[in-house]
Amino acid sequence: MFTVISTARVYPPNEETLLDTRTVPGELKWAASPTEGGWEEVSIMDEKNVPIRTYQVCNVMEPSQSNWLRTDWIPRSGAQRIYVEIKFTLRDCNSLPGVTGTCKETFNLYYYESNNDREHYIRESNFLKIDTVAADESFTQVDIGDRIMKLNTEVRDVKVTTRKGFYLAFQDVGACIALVSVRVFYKTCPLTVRNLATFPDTNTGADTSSLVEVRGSCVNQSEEREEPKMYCGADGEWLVPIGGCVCNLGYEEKSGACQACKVGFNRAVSTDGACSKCPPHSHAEKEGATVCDCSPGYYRSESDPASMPCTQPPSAPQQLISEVNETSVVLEWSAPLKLGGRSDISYSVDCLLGALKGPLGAQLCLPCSQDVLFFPQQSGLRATRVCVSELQAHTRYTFTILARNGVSQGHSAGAGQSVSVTLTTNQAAPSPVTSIQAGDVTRHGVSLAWQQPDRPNGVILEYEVKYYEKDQKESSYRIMKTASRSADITGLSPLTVYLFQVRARTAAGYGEFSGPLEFSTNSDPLPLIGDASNSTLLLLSISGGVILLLISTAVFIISRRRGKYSQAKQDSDEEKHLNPGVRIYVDPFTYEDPDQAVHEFAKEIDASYIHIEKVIGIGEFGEVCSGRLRLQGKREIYVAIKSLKAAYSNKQRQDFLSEASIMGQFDHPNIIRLEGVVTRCKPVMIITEYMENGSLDAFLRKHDGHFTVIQLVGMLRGIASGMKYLSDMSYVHRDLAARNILVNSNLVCKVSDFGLSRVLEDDPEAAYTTRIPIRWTSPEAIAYRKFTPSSDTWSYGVVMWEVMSYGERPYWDMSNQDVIKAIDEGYRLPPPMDCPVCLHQLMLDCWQTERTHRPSFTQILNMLDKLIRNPTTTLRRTGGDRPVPSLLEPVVGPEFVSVWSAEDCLQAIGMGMYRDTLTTAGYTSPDSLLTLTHQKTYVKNKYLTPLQNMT
Ligand code: ACK
Repeated sequence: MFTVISTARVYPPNEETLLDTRTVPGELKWAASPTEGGWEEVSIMDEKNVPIRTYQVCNVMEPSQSNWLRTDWIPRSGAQRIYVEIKFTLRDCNSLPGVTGTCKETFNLYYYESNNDREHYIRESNFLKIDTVAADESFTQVDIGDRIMKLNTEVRDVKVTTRKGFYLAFQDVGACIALVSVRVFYKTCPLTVRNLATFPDTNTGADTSSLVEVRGSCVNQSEEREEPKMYCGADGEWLVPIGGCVCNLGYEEKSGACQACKVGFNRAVSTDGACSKCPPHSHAEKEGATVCDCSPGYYRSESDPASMPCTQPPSAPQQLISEVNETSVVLEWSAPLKLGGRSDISYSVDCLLGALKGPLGAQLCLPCSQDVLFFPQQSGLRATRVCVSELQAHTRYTFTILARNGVSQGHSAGAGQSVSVTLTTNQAAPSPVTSIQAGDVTRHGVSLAWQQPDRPNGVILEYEVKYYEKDQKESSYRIMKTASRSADITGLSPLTVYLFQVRARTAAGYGEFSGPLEFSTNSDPLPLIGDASNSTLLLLSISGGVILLLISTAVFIISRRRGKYSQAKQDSDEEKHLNPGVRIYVDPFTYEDPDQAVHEFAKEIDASYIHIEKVIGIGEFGEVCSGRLRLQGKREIYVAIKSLKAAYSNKQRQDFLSEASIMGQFDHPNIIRLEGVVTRCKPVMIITEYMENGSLDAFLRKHDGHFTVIQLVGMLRGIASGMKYLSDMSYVHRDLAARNILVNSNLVCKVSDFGLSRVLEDDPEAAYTTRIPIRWTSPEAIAYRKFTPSSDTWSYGVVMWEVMSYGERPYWDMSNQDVIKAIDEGYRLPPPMDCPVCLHQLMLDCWQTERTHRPSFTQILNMLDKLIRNPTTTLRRTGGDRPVPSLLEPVVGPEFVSVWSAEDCLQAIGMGMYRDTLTTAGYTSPDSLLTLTHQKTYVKNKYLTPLQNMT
């Protein structure tokens, strides 16, 4: 009997055993051939005393042995290649005496594939040989009886793919062998998990080089990232893993499996990674959380990553301030105190008409009109500023600024995130009239119609139609006022191109003029010579010294007021249309807030649009500079810039800006035009049109004797026209003097300096202070501050004198007190050198002690127009010594009488009332009248003319 050492063995995991003789209980009872004398089954005990079956044969003494031993049928169980491990002992022939030639040391191994177990005996011819097996070098020593035997282990493999099972057979050819054990197995790649995919137990392929491709399946709580695959090699090893799986959200990989995240942790992204702790202000109360829920009062927006802390809506914006500018308002605020832990804050503006009433009062308000504009936008504002425009004038609005962030949606309590302001917009002038249409056009007229402005900003009181000949530009224009939205314009010249503009007026003042509408009147078959509606207008040019004589329609505004001077014949019927209503000047000091007045009448200009070039003088409040202004969308223009000195009191600022508030109300070619103001940054500035020739007094002194009388009268006419406009608006200038008249490059004179009126009113003692321009001021204004259009007329007379004397100082070197005294005694300034008598007469009329006897500016303007129309007769004779300038030629000479009767002259100069007295005294011709004035003037106090001698 054998005793086997170390036969106990553990199968490798990648081997599936089909047969192991050592584990078969009882006898094997394999088929043998021959059944006797060949292979014999022998039971022996292994080292653990467990009986095992062996087969032995030892016919070494007999030749030609062929002893077959066949196993039972072995189902292959899906194996494609089987391995046969044979443990055997083989006697060394040398150790056996007398066996030479017959003793063998090998045996043969066969197999036969079969679908079933039907073979009762061995059909040797069915078997295919696997190999001849010899004893190996490596062996284990086996103690058999008293001898040590060597235990060989040989493994052979063979492909078995054709039937369901197979038999193995051992052929002994004359050896002395003991088959200690036979184990048949096949190899598998054992179940494994790789990259979170499970790969099942897989039989290896049929060939030794074959690779079996296997698809893995994702482990629990995981999903495929890329199809998991591996190859099962022939030796039962897994090769080349491809793809794999990832744990589901809420799970993390641990030891090749997916484990749920612990409480307080989550895993929210499906990339690799472990569970992470819940971010601030969130929690996970169960295992396997994919997301941590926000704590009460905290939120997450849809786009917030789960790793981000939960956040809150912002608190209300702070410090909302509003700045109203007419019908616009600028709202500015500060960011909320609490941003809620986010940076995506934005603001929206709610606009309601009216005021909030109580905490829930918002419902009582109406939403604002769709026309209201928000710049840059109404909602989604990133900056803390918005400009709201196109509001209704003089209307109460409530603006609410709402702060929002990514978590405001649905969580915002509304009031908690908002701040409101209620304000009232200013009065604002109507928006421009846009749609003017011309109807019937005739030789002398046209009918116009237009629509109400888009934004009337109040009740429209009237419309003003301004029209002028295109060639003449705006230097002379006519105005017609009407309460309706149409006008029949008459008195136009035939075949002439006119421009028409319309503007509307409300209680807040005039809106802007519409763009000009241009068209031509029809032709006139017979131009009438000497037609009363035509007159001669001289356009003057200093540079060329050329007088352009143009026939044009008289374009001056004439009042229908009657008085001493109003008896002059009115020019035409057309005047009946003119000036039916008047705009009244508004004193800016009647405003509670002087800044409001400035912004009502003056446009705020962005300082960056102004380019200062040089200092041109010093004004009462600071420097005066010249420069350029380029407003958006407009061409660059030259401007004068008056600035307020750096250290100023509030009162000085108000006084300074009051000039702009006054100037801004005027729109006339002989009134200095205000471009705007700069009040929002320093220095505070007033921007006006630039007048190239500066102030009139200095200009005349510089060009002493250079102008024709008609040029000088042209200047005076301009000043009178501006003054008429001011008096029509009930504005009293109080400081009319040549120094306050500015002259542009076309010799157009414009009234400026609107700063004095207030100063005088404020100071009851001012009448006798040095600030009063005594020489230019009427006696009643000096005596008891009676400033009226008539006191301006007095000043105008002095300006006439200044002009005609080329900037001479009125009353020369006399003291103010002497001037007051002389005037009081009835003395007046004499005619300057070369001054036409009619002009001096007009001056004397302006200096009537009784103010109601002084001519109005309408009358003065009328007078000057007549003088200009008939210069050869009216302006020829002078009160001084110089001859009439030759440019007025052709001089009519003695024909004076034939064209200009003594009566006409008296009428023209407003002395018609003296006609009878003078005629009786023998003064029947203009020449004699001139003699009269000369004869009757004499000088008192060296210079002055006593006025009473004129009567
Ligand atoms: O006589 P001027 O050159 O004309 O000097 C004074 C100075 O500024 C102080 O008032 C001049 N000035 C004032 N306004 C204007 C203006 N709009 N255009 C040109 N010069 C001006 C004035």
